[in-house]
Amino acid sequence: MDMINGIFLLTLSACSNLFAQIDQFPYIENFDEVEFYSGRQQLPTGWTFENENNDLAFWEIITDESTVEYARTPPNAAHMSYNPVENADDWLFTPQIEMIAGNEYDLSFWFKKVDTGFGTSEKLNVFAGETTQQIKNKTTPIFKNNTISNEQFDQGTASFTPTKSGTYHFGFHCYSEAFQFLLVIDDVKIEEKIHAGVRNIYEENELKLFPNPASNQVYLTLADVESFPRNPMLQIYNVSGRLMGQQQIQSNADPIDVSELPNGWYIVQLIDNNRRVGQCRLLINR
Ligand SMILES: [Ca+2]
Ligand SMILES: [Ca+2]
Repeated sequence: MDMINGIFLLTLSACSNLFAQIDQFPYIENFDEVEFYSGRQQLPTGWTFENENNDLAFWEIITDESTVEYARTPPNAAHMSYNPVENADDWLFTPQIEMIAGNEYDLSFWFKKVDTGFGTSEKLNVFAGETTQQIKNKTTPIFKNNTISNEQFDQGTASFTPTKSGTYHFGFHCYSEAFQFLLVIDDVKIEEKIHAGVRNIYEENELKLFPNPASNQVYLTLADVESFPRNPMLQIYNVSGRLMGQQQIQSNADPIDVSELPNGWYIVQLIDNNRRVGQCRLLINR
């Protein structure tokens, strides 16, 4: 087992979290842990906005005041402010979401308007796509409400099933008319429903290693590791439960180096997207 490789992979994985790619589900963003800068609150890491009409109203964070509760979960929510003379054309994008072809990704969020007493109404569409530019060119929303007049939070839901694996965003498009007031959203949640076909890969394959007993190298004999949506991680534990090494597996032909493991029994697990998808015992005997 290449321990150096294992540590390197762990480091890479920790770094990717800094860019806030969403690959754990359910994902929840309540906007409550964002930081102030220049008197305005920054969006959570990985979230972006585009002020398409380049005016003074755009998606940003709003905080409860002593007299007004904007948020569903205090103290913050995301919101669109208003322009008295120009219609909104403004996007709020989630961080990149790692999606697997055929799985269903369910988006839910809570939305309301804040009124000035003049009976305002807001317009919101939600789209899904691989890039923010691609989303902006889409014409078929997965959520559409052009008469948002509720002053208490309602839940909006949408679902998206990609036909190819990759990274995607959800994009919230506010296109309210001029001289409305505030559109607020809070508690965005993304859930992943595993497609039955993907689950079958896990159930139909049994993890086996050969040779077993082994001395220096072993190979995986899982029937079809290339069909796994993500490159699974093979982890080797000693009988005390200590992780002795790990390696990402891209192919059955990848040799797994066990030359540094002392003689004895080990538990080998195959992990894919935090799910254990196979387990077997390995005997090192030289
Ligand atoms: Ca704007
Ligand atoms: Ca909140």
